[in-house]
Amino acid sequence: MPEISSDQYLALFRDMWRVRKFEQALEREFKRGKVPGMLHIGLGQEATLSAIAHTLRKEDGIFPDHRCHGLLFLKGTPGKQIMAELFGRATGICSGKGGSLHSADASVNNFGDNGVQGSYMVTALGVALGWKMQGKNSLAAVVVGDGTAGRGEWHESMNLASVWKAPVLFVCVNNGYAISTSVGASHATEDLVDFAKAYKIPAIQVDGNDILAAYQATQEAAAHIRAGKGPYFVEYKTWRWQGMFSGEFRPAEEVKYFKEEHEPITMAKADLHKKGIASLEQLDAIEKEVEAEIEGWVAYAQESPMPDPAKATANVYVGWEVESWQS
Ligand SMILES: Cc1ncc(C[n+]2csc(CCOP(=O)(O)OP(=O)(O)O)c2C)c(N)n1
Ligand SMILES: [Mg+2]
Repeated sequence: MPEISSDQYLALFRDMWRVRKFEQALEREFKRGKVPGMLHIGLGQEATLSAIAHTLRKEDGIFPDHRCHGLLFLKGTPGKQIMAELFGRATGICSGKGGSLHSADASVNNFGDNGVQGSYMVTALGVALGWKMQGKNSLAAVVVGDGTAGRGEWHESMNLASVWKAPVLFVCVNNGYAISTSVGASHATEDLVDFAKAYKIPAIQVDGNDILAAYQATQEAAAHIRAGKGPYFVEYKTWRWQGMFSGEFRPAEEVKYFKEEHEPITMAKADLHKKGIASLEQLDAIEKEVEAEIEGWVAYAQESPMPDPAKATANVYVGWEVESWQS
């Protein structure tokens, strides 16, 4: 297992808090009507995003899914621009036109999500293959949920990634449910690593609520890919606090286990303290610092101007501005 320094462990911990506080602030503002459109919150999955972010390099690409807001800023886009994007403001990273599902940032190789589950797996494969053909040592990380395993693109992209030894890091956030359908009710296996193994892709399944396990598995996967050995699949077993929509049923014992007994930040905090890396007071101070940082982003977004309607079609289609479709 790769070694991890105390500083690195604390950085992983801080970034879990940054994801948590971002999502909580976002949910609060959504309920206040400040965040337009659809919103999928990833509370409870913070360790997975922190592990991915701390493994990727700037030159690596990300293909995030609908619960990856945290990954967008952990990849390097200023957080206030991500928050402003979600508020639909002109200062957002896509000038307020992308929102939650379509925030992309070419400067940090964030290729953005889209509304069609799994489709971006094929895009990630194409980008990864292109980089390989160009002799670059970058990898393309694509984040998918368990529900996406039912899509054709999942199987098509894994098959060809394996054949072409393309540098794709498949990261599956298996939170147990797609909308309200459990994994076992919709897939031939509850262990989605089985699918990757069928395509001869090395695959590892880890506890996605254990930040060290998640980080170390992701590191091993990236090392394999960077050594030119082809794709790798990491399955994080985790759980999202929210249902797909409010009022959704969740078994009480699951809620208790994942929110109280096996909650990623609480577990990391106890471990950091037990190992003598930081005192409980120091760890609590991190939470407060992060909270202030995120609330600063919220204030920035709230104070930012709305987009100019005259620019609605700018940067949407190449060479196809308002004038051309009116004529
Ligand atoms: C092709 C396609 N079918 C259906 C949807 C609607 N949809 C959005 S999220 C989702 C569930 C996805 O489940 P999962 O992949 O497990 O991710 P989770 O929401 O649990 O994070 C569905 C069915 C979609 N976006 N695209
Ligand atoms: Mg799911």
